[in-house]
Amino acid sequence: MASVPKPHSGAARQDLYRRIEKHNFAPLWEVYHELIPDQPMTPCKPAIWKWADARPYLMEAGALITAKEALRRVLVLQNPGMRGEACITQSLFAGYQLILPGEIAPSHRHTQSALRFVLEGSGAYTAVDGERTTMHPGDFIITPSWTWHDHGHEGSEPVVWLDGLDVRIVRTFAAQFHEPFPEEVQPVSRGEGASLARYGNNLKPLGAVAPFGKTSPIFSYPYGRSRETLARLAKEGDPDPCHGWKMEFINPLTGGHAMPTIAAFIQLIPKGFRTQPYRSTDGTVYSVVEGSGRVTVAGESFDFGPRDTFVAPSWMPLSIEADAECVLFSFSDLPAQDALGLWREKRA
Ligand code: 1HN
Repeated sequence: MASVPKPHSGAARQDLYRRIEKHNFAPLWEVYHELIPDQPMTPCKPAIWKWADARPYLMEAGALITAKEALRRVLVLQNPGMRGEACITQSLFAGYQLILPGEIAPSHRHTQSALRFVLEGSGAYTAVDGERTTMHPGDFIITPSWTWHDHGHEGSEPVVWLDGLDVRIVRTFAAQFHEPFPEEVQPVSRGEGASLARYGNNLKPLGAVAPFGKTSPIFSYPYGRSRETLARLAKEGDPDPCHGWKMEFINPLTGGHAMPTIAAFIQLIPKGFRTQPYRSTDGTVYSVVEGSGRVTVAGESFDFGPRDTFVAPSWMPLSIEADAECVLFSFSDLPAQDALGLWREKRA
């Protein structure tokens, strides 16, 4: 008759594990709490990447390898808790991409979605499915999944932007595809600004079919418009205790997230304001656009200034203190979690 087993010696258990392993079995009970923790568990750490450290290394890389040879000349922002894994949060890639005057980063497409947030310099362009957009600091630019894209530079100063990609999300599903375009540069088929004119003025063409599927049909959100909105908002009412004035970049055809896997935000925190601690399950990458202050993530504090990047991993409380009026760009995997019914947040 079967009965409740008596606690057994470790040696007998180890012996069982050794034998079943040969048949591709393993005991769940040895890893249960690691698989199903009581609350979010991640090797990612809070961290900051100082622009003053990054810029000289980028310029050094610029002298050592061309954009063409590198395909993309990017310094990866490695989370110090996940070195070697090319990620800044558990799900997202971030890097600084440099393009020099006269260079071309050759055309290709992949199923990974990308965003660009311009940090320094003007005159470079990125082309998406036949349309170019000139990059200016503070512009938020999208490369939708499986669209041809190349970058070029006809200006006179180095241009650097922050890349954000859903590489690890796509890898989780083993749904990666990549294809080079047959030529270095794709042909231009629409004038600059065509997408913004069609979809970016609270109007849409009759019978409009989403040109990029689940991704916003606007692929460049110029900083001037975002900044003006924040300035105007800050004259009305009170800032949110956790966020200041925070806005999400949307897909104008749906009112939802601009990308299916990554959400992007721009926020203003007034001078002297200290945000209440806030946590959410979407580990979030912040790029400082204007101002300076201090961020505290899970008890660790970092001073920040323009073009610094910092990260708040999943579920770690974040609070920001603005010494001067601050504008912060940020992005996270919120839409992916939202689609799967996983996203949670908590205010202090
Ligand atoms: C990529 O294709 C680009 O197209 C940038 O500019 C960064 C990081 C990882 C994988 C692919 C680009 C990337 C990337």
